[in-house]
Amino acid sequence: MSKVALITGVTGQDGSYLSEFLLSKGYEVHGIIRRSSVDFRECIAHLEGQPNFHLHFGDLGDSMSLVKVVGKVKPTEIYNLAAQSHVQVSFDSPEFTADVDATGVLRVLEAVRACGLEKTCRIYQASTSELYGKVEEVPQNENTPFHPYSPYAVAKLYGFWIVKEYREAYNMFCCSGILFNHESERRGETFVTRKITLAAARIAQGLQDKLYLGNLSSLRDWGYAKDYVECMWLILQNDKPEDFVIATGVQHSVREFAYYAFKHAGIELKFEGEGMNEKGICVAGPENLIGKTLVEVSEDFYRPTDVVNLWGDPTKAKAKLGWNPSKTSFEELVKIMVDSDMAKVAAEGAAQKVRMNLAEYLEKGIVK
Ligand code: G4F
Repeated sequence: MSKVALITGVTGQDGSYLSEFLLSKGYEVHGIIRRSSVDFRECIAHLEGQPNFHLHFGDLGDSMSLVKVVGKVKPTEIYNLAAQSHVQVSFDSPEFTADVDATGVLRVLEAVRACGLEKTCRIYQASTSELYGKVEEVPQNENTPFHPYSPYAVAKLYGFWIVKEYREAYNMFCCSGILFNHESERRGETFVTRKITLAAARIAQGLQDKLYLGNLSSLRDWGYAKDYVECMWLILQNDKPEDFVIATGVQHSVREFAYYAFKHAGIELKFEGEGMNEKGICVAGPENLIGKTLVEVSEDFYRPTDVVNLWGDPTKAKAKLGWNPSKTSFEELVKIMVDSDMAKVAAEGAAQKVRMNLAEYLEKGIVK
């Protein structure tokens, strides 16, 4: 039987990598995108037009749209990756976050039942290490108690439990991947890693003066998103439906991420001071930056409650799925992201120079 995957959140970092991965495995891939007047398809632009890649309009907030797409596509696997995924944003938009990240999961499960596919369609739910929140154990594994610590995490906890409930109540093959932070050159620019790599590239190229961050001591287990999508797929190929922690098993602070990112961009930072007064000062690199404060802490990026000690234990995924959590090291991940942003910023800088030159020429009457 041919494999047909349906991906919600297909335009995001994970959705785009998963699409590439499944296409390479011979799947027919269908993605759900929201109607919008702005173009947000950058991550999948290179896939559009491929014969096995199809897009459908739909929304996790609109159950009828889900029933229609699921009924039309008749997927053998669904990957529910769509979400309001920014933890800080969930404090400003808690109701929207609950609708998409909690009730949205229920809508996907119900769409599968409404279309009579509960025996043939396997469902992957994008769950999160944020469930461990105010952590009760370090490192965290599948048996660690949950303690969600943001509106986002509370909504995701509902998603996790409703998937488990449908598995037990209706015998559906649905499971959650409890993914720890996973990053890449396609990561959204407001998540801390990408914010840092873009800023490091801009500062190194003279296009930005300073980077403002929140809690520098926060600890995360950061992996490469491209490696993690393989595990999503492996979870659905398992003999029985089970939940898995996906992590590298290695932990670093935001401060360390910033240190390595700037270093790779040719700037060595020394961190001095504490809490709100901590600063990252340039001690080696381009002459014009030496002695300058390039990183400062701002209250704006602190959260009402922050999760500060995430560290995953991927033992179960290694043993049962044969997944390799050490494919891309922390240093390699930082390098991939900085290299990509250095190139992006250089291209932006060159385009800006062309625009500025043109404006100057027009002003001087050299070009008419
Ligand atoms: O990069 P972050 O915004 O990611 P966060 O909150 O860990 O959430 C991400 O990973 C989760 C998996 O564990 C996903 F479920 C979730 O959808 C998302 O993808 O923040 C990481 C840490 C936090 O402790 C934050 O307080 O970095 C700290 N931080 C310090 N300065 C900052 C900043 N975070 C952001 N976004 N921006 C800052 O300036």
